[in-house]
Amino acid sequence: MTDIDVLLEEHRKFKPPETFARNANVRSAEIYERAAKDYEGFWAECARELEWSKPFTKVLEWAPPRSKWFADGELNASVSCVDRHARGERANKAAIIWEGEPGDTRTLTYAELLDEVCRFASVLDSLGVEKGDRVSIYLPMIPEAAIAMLACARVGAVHSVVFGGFSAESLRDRIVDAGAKVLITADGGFRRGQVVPLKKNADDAVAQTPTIEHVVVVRRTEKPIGGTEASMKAGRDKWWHELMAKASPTRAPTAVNAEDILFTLYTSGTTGKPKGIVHTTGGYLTQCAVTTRMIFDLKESDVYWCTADVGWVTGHSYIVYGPLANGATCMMYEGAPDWPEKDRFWALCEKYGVTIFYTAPTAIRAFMKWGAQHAEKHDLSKLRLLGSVGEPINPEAWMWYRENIGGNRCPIVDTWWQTETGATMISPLPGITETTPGSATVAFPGITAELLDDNAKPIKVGGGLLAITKPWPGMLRTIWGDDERYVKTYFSKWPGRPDLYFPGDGAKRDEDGNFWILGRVDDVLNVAGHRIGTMEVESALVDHHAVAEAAVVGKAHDLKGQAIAAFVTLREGINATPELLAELRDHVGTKIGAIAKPDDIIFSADLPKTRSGKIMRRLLRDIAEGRALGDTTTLADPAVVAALKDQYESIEG
Ligand code: 7RM
Repeated sequence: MTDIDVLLEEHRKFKPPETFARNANVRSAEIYERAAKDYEGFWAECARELEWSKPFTKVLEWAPPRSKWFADGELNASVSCVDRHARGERANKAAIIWEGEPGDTRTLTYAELLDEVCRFASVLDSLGVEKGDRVSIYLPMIPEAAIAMLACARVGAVHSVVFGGFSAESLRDRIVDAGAKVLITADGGFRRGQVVPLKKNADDAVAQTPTIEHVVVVRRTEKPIGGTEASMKAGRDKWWHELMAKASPTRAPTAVNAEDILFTLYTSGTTGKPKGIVHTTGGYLTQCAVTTRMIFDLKESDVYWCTADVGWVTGHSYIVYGPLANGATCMMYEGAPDWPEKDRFWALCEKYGVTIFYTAPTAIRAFMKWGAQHAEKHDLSKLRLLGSVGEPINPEAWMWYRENIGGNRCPIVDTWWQTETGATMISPLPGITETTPGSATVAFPGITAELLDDNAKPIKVGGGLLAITKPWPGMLRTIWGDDERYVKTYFSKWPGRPDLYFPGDGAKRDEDGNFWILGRVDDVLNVAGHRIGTMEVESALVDHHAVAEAAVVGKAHDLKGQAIAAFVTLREGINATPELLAELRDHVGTKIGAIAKPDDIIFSADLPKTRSGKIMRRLLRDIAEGRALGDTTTLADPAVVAALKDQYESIEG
């Protein structure tokens, strides 16, 4: 049983608007053929858009599952992202426009960004950081996060950003695994009007990390919680502003090999120890830069805003490296979308004239739940392109986004990729691709995605396992300190085929060749022999006007193998009633068939999500099958799942 059944049908189609298509960075579908015909040539051409101190002569060395890209070239990522703009016509162009949650603002031009990056690179020198050393970064969403990352790149150090919402223990584990020498943090950060005690967490973490020699502290909140003067440990802790004031504003970039490590970033799989995903410099930056330019149709005058946190790969690739490599103006916002009111994002879009907006389905579904009135209060007419990333986007959420945020005029790019892939792999090109709600459409030029069955046989139309069949520049090179796990996790799905990368997602492909990501294969349901992706049942539920969000899991069933349990969040102002429950079951039956009707529907105010907003179905399975809850430490709010468990048990009696 290898195929995944295809149930949900979606036929709405949207062509690129004519003027958009006429002015787009990519106007001809010929690019796909060109890249397919000479894929190394295509990527080499993309790589030459970066600035190299020593040009590469080799493009790809592929000894599955090991790849090297541009391996005899030398460069420095900070030069392509900052120096080359600061020394030319973009010197006085805004690189980063930042707003803190309390409303304070700061703009950094490319010239100012270069000054800051050089100063902090000098600071790293003074702290004894050398090429190849690891530096952990645990900061709120403030410009210093980007400055610190770029300064690490400048001196050839490996940065390891840890999301500011993680606990002291998570930070400790990541610092220990990376063997970091220096930690960069802040006294705190603002989130929903509260202060996140970063320095306090950092102190707790560093008490148990043998390798940290120095902690650099940005003064952000000046609140007594955590980051007080008194908490500064003599010899170890230093204030960012004091070091920067004395630091040299010039610091030559250290040339690194294309295959030298730019960063490691920890991703917690659904189970087990977090994996330190290793990315190198030349290939990663190449793919970040070209995907940003083509997929977001980035132009000189754009104001680009990716709402991710730099603690996630999306923040690395599409707040820092991709946009800055293109000399873009990037928005950066510190806080929550509903602070002080639920219209904060739209207020920011209006205030700064945002033209390109990139966010996650979990956020879009929250906006839907809160209602369109928050967006209606603001002038969003400057927006010209919308993006989505992180999870499958349900067709109804896609339509809501298009109508209520994009004013029915902005193309939507649904971008599929992973921490491991470094940059986008499957996505529309907004000037040429006809989009359809819920589909990430086709592989980016130079990327080869296929659907395979368990025997690596290609599936042209239907459901199967997503595979990447050729190496790509931004691919992870290994897992930090655990190379065996790299081979096992990503290149061992099809025996005897170490050339096939398995991302762990199931997908379907329609007659037009478009991909529909159905979710993690671990989550696929098997109801009476039908393999059903969670995404399709969830989308049928979200299609109902009362539903804001849904998560579907399988629970053991004597006859069917698995029965379907659905956890449903309603839109604001809608009440959970037995009639609604029956209506929702019928709605799924009508949309996709009786086989997919949920046996249980549980109404819930919230769903358990990871800190980056992905629904944790594993925990919902534990609840539905009456097991003790597994590890909940990676949840954004562990209370949600505990409450659901109580609720479920009371329903089940
Ligand atoms: C960028 C990021 C990766 C996993 C991936 C998928 C899911 C991400 C989409 C998506 C459907 C999308 N990196 N995913 N983007 N599913 N459509 N456009 O999210 O490492 O944190 O997660 O996220 O399951 O494998 S990640």
